[in-house]
Amino acid sequence: MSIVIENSSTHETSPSPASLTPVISADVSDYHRDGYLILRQFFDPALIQQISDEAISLLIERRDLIDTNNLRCRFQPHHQNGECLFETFDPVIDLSPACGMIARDQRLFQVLEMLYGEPAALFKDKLIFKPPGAKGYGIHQDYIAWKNFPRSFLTVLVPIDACSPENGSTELYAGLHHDGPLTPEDGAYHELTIDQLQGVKPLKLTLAPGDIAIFGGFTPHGSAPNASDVWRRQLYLSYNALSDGGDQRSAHYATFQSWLKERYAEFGKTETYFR
Ligand SMILES: O=C(O)CCC(=O)C(=O)O
Repeated sequence: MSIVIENSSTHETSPSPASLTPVISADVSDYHRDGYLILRQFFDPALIQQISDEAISLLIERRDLIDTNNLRCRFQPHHQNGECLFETFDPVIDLSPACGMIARDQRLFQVLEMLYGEPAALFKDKLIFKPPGAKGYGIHQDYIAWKNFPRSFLTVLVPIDACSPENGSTELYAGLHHDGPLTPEDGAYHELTIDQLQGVKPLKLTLAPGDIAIFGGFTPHGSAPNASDVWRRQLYLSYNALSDGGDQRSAHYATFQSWLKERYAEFGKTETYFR
């Protein structure tokens, strides 16, 4: 089934400029078959520039938040020298109004409603900076078997900088989502083995600011280190189908932060807090 979204339809963030693709066709059956969908020129690059500006301001003006004990922040080692690099704010929409506008964009919600066959609810929002040198992610599925974690979880990846394999873009493994979780449903985070990828080759995303990629919670993905000298900043906005738990963003963050606190404590890190 093909869907067509008129750019002139309701758009809470900013009017769609004439320069954007006038009609966006998204093939819902392809999304369900492959476990991902790419929409080119979905957002106005001027809006993405606003996010870029806010992301820079956050790094300069909110140094107070960037702390290894702050559960909002994630760090990654430099892939060569091990230096600890700040990598992510999770959540981010309470810090950045522009990120919040994108997360609640009405055209985006229309696409999600077509994919789900029902309205979507925002579940999670993070801004991954992935500075030069930052190590990537092992291959995993985002679904984690916590009580009430929605099986309808999906993520909208919004690049702020152009991304490609050179700066460690996200790599998706198509068609492996049909069997649900590929690792034990024990509430722990698991990475996938080569065998579990069944010979599927990764699609290494190449996206420009304004493009988006949408992938499901069972779609295996990961990323290589950022071996370039440029940032790879991306928003990861995650949603659930409304009938699959309703609006549970606050409940998710409460669960996520107490889970993180326990994991850190296991490594002797007991001074953690959220701010
Ligand atoms: O940064 C990436 O490309 C992947 C991030 C990711 O998989 C995650 O945050 O779960």
